[in-house]
Amino acid sequence: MNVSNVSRSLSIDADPYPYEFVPAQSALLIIDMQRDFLEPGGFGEMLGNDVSQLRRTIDPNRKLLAAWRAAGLPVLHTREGHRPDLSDLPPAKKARGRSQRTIGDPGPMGRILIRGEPGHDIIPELYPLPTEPVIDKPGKGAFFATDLHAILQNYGIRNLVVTGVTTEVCVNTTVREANDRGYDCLVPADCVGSYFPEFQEAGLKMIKAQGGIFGWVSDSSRVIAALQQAPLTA
Ligand code: TIU
Repeated sequence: MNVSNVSRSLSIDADPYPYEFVPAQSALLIIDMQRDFLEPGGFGEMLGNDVSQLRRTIDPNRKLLAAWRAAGLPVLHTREGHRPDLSDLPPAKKARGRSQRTIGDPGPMGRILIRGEPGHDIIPELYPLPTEPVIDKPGKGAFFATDLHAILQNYGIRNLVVTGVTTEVCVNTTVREANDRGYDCLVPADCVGSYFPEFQEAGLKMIKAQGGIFGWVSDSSRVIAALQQAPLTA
């Protein structure tokens, strides 16, 4: 995409009203599309969750990621997890849920939510390119205890398209954190997933309520169509 195209404002049909963004100031932020949350036999399924509710987001994310990369715009990925020595794991987070196996324990794909373990890594369908920053985050929000804000500032980013899992937990927390830091966030509904259909619906409603209190909701086909409004000349 040449400079004149990336620096003009584009519009995406969205709720509660059209989302305006300048491509040169926009990044795709993909939250926690990790094997332990999405793959059959992973930690999420071990806890009794229906991973198909999350897996339906893979194909829309794959297409959006391809379009974003084709437009030459920045992509960032996050992973929720902790150091192998658990020094960044709050005892309250370890204890929460009272399940038999928790963060740091042996799980079906290595130690649960520990950096470097197979289950902690991103699913192959959406695997980051070496040029795409991966933010390892210890919390639900991607801004807490990470260098995400610094990287986005250095890139000159003002607009974020936020996708990933889960809608009501890490996506919602991150959108709220981003909103408080001055970013305009758009969430494509087909690219975010929850294990619970009612939380999927409520999580999206909360973002766009009250005139877009935290951001905008749309879908991936509209984002891709908007990216294609700016013809590639390179
Ligand atoms: N990434 C993310 O959302 N982490 C979670 O723990 N989500 C749940 O829904 N449990």
